[in-house]
Amino acid sequence: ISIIYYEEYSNVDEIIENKQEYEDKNLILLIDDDTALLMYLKDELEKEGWVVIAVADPDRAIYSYYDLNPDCVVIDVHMKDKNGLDVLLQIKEKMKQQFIPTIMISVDKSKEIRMQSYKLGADDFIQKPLEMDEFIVRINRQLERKQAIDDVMLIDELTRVYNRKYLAQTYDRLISNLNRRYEPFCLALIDLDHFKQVNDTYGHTVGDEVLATFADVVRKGLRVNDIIIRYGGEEFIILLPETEANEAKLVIERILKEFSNTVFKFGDSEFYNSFSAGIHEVHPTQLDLKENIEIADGALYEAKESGRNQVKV
Ligand code: GH3
Ligand code: MG
Ligand code: MG
Ligand code: MG
Repeated sequence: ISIIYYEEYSNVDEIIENKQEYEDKNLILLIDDDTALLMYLKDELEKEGWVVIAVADPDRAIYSYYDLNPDCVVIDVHMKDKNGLDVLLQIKEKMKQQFIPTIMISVDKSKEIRMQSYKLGADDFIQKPLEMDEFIVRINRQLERKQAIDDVMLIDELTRVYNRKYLAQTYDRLISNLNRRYEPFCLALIDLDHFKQVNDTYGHTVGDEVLATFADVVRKGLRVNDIIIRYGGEEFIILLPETEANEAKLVIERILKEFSNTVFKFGDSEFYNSFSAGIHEVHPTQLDLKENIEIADGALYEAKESGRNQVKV
């Protein structure tokens, strides 16, 4: 008989330490006092490409919840020292306004336990013994729901591009690639020209249409890995991974040409709009987001001063 201690298979600290390596993967937090089942589930779920944190000590899971930041939490209802429903409650409290799906698993067949789980906010309830293929499908279903909700929260309603919330997390990822693999990237700050005049002449609704059209033109003109973010009212940031300044300039100039040739119709009249842009290549010696935006803003200012409708590095 071998006695398995928590520490032998729970990889909590290691996961937290190497968080960056796992950021593109789904992280499943699994809480169950049945250590044999825990190890079996961990193996099976890892075959799906998920990072699985198998924890037999619920308090440890609750304590490390923020550091782990899981994408889905699976909780056993009946545990030695703790009721799984209490664990669910405590984890729900930590989630605040964030949506993280929770799945309760239990040998208990009673409707009462299922009802309680759902009332406390569980997203699914699965009877033990677990049918592995079904278990995986149901976890996947919850991960898809989470992804859809996350996407909605990060997208600007008017222009359908990412909002400011997305900027920081994307920027951090690019910085880590810059540090690890020396992949240069550019930040382009774009500001529509004389946009106040568009609003004043044609009205706010037409102004909104111009913004939405601008976003469409940019989307079509960008390469797959480029990211567009609405930074403020008529200001946008484009992040161009693995791109040097001169190359970025060409990309943005191509988009500018397309946008400045786009006709807007208002009643009988037609008008055109344009933008100015400042580009800055991010260097490993200068990593702060705010500082880099300020540098790009300097180039943008030059573009405005030089007559607008142009791109400066
Ligand atoms: P410049 O070429 O120097 O950038 O001139 P500008 O008129 O574009 O500059 P300014 O920053 O003074 O004006 C930006 C305007 O954009 C003011 C604001 O009312 C308008 N705006 C900001 N957000 C929105 C929006 O969501 N919809 C519309 N229609 N207008 C917006
Ligand atoms: Mg149990
Ligand atoms: Mg502006
Ligand atoms: Mg402007």
